[in-house]
Amino acid sequence: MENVAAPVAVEAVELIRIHLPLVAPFRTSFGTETRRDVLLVHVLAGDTEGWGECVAMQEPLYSSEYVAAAQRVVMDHLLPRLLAEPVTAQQVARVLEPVRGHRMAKAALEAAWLDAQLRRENRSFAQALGAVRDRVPSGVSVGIMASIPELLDAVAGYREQGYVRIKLKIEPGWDVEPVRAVRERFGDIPLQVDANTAYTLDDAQHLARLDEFGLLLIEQPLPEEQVLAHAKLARTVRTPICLDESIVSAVVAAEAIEMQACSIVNIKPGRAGGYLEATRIHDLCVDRGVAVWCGGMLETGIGRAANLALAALPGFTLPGDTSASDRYFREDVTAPFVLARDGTIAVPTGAGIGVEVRRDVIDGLATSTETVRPG
Ligand code: NPG
Repeated sequence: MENVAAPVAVEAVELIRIHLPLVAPFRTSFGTETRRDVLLVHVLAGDTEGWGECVAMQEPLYSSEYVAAAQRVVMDHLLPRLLAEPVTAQQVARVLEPVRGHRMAKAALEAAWLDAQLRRENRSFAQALGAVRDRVPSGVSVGIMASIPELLDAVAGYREQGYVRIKLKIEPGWDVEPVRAVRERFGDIPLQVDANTAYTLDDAQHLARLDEFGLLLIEQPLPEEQVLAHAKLARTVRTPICLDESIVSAVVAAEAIEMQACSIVNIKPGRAGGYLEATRIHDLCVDRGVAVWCGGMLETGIGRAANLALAALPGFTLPGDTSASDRYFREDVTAPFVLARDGTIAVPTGAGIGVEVRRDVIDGLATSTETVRPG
């Protein structure tokens, strides 16, 4: 994205925490989510405004970041830097660089600045990021269930709705048998698994038992710091290894690819510090011939809208976790994203994130609001 924009002249930043119930509990190897506790960033800047969503969860179980800490670091360390003088969205990451880590918090701010800037320019996220499609095929992530029959029912429901690929969450004790059962029942559907770091390299032979099921990929089997161990694992299992938690930047992605730790990358803007770094990871992967897909973090419509734009870039050749809003929420904070019968979702075309933000719904769900002004 070229840096020709004028800085965003911010008058106020609202930090709004909302509680949004999930339609059903979502269980992974790191815990069970029953509702989202989301930090929304709302930038007010004269004739424009911008929205960003922080993907940090309520507890530090998926990543070390968590929502209350994200809010604190935004208040105490990020906003004071960002409001010192007007900056463009492209300058946000550089201004925040002295603060280490906290990528999800930084990503939410950059997204809000980018949304404000693009609304002002009447350009969409899709245009700005370089999207080449107006619809993206959608996959769905299926949590760990109490039993295999329950899992098969859930998968059948998603297949009926039209999801083009199924991802099963796995952990030790819930891997080979559920995958076998889904393969037996649904045949040759696009199927992949996600371990969220639940295994060790000692499990290599066990994970190789998944090879017989022709999975698209196995996602993040080992702890996030263990990139080299993934390279070793990739020499034992035939199923392609995809990294998620490990890929926190384009530099890490480049090293992981060079080490042959993964042949596929899940791109999550929040995990990588923002949509601009996410596009750099995309560009790098395209350059190295590595397929990418867009991950999800149970985003509300605000984050989901921007993810759909990202998922429309040319290198996103695998269906992502960009499911429809009703997969997670009965009522969303934006107009809902709907899955078409062909399993695709439309990429928003309006200015900025391109979807109507329902302030009345947000206010109804808000548990706290803080307003910060420059100076
Ligand atoms: O569709 O938004 C979605 C969820 C997809 O499984 C999904 N996300 O590990 O990728 C993941 C997982 C996740 C859920 C991560 C919650 C963090 C929190």
